[in-house]
Order: sequence, then C-alpha cells, then structure tokens
Amino acid sequence: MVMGSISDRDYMDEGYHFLKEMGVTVEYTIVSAHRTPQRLSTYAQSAASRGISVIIAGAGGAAHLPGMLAAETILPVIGVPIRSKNSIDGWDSLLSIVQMPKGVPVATVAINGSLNAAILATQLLAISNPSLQKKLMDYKMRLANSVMQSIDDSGLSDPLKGHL
Ligand code: RP5
Repeated sequence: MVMGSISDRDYMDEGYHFLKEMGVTVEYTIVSAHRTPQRLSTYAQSAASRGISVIIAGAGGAAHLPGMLAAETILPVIGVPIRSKNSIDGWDSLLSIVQMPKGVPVATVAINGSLNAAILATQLLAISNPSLQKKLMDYKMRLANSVMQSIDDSGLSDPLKGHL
C-alpha cells in the first residue's frame, strides 16, 4: 500500500487497518510519482520479486502514482483518488486515476475509498486462500448484521421479519 504524500495518510489509514484486521501482510509507505520518480520505478519493478501480490496506490490532484505503477508492473493496481488540499474536490484525482489508456488498467475505487480498495485487494488474495475467504464472509455477515441492528435501533419497521 503506497501513497503520494504523508498528507494522504488520513485517508489511507482506514484501508490499512482493514488489511491488518484481515491478517494480510502489508507494507505501507510513501512513493511520490513526481517528487521521487526513481523510487516509483524501483518500487514497481521490484514489487513482484519482493513477494507483493496486489498494489493499492492513493494519490490526489494530478494523481499519476497508480497509473505509473501500473505502467511498470504486471501486478494488479488498485487506485484510490484522494480529495487532497490541492485537488478540485477530488475530481481531478478521480479522473487522473480512472481514465487510463487501453492496455494499462488501474482498478479505481471511490474518492477517499481506501477501505474498498483494501476489501478488493483482500478479495483478490482470497481467490487462492480459503482462510481469507472465511474472514471476508464473516465481514459480509457483520455488514448485514449492522444494517439489521440499525433497523432495530431506529424503531423502523421490518416488513421482512420472518420471511427470510
Ligand atoms: C499528491 O499531491 C499527493 O498524493 C497528495 O494527495 C497531494 C498533495 O501532496 P502534499 O503537497 O500535501 O505533499 O501528489
């Protein structure tokens, strides 16, 4: 998991914590496409041989980090557009990451969507990992339970009670 600046960290931590909760081994650092271009190349070119399976990259503004990583590795890259101080409400970040040219995809999640990036990365890893599959199924169950709990807590009616 990489981000373009320490200022992205507040938005990326949520995804990082999810990966830790799932027991996924994760490295979490800063790689700046514009300020450390050599580091970006070295990171992308060494990722697979260092044992990395999926890269999550968050960046804001002119967000070239995910796309440039994808240009230099065949590992799947998931991009997180960050609504950073220098961005135009996150739109520039989103479009810079999602509008990749044919041949070099970046799987782009919502603006500030590091949690979904982490879930998607875990789902990719779970394809060949039954223990992660179980953890993801438990997570989905907790999501569903939280919706049911909110119905109970709010006093709304549940017309489906007894029908499921
Ligand atoms: C991007 O510029 C970073 O990913 C960050 O979202 C944004 C602002 O960076 P700082 O100027 O706060 O370091 O490259």
